Amino acid sequence: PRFSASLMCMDFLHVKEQIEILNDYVDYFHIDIIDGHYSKNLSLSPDLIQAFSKVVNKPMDAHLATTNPENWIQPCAKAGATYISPHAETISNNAFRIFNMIESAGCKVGVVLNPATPINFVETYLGRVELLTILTVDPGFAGQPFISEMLDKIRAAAKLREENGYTYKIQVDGAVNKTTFKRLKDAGADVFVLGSSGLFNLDDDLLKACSQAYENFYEVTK
Ligand code: S6P
Ligand code: MG
Repeated sequence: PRFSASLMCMDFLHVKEQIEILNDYVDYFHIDIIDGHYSKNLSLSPDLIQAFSKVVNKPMDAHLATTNPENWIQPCAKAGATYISPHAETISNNAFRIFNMIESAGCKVGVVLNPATPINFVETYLGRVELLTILTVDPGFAGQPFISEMLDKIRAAAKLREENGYTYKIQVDGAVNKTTFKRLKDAGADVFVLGSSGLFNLDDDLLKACSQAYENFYEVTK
């Protein structure tokens, strides 16, 4: 398995120290770009990606929970994102144009599915995708309950990959924690986005929270 840390859940009074700790524990950094319109919240930004880029030593994935993803591709790419992941629901009239934009900006193509969006909505272009994120909560907020109907979607994504020889990684985002690790892994998830419930809320001391998160994962999945 691979792990990603959802930085909107970190303690903003200690950004640099926390990233330095996370550098040794996670494989990716997950950056929620929420525009207050697509989802009724505000979170991180291209300027913050730029600041993080001075400290992070793992790829950053920009999760664009925004209505007009095309506005954020260049800024996120320039700031140092490796993956750019718009919502599938926001790109149905220009999906291939958006993928070309992401690649021309030097980044890798990701796509995110809301819980209510079925996997067949993205079937035509899965061959273009490197990181497929299945949201297991509605987008916008940390601390929401896990939506267990998503397990079938993860299984379907893994099956489609197998049948078609696709290469995308299946990432899960939302309430990824001790109570859900096993079901997510068994369903076929490859990348686990750790947010408040899976990491940052486990201990005030982030080093302890990281080892606790790993212990939890290996305890329930062994
Ligand atoms: C939700 C966002 C996620 C959250 C994550 C928080 O809009 O896309 O990346 O940061 O879900 O973790 P948790 O454990 O509180 O759900
Ligand atoms: Mg996210």
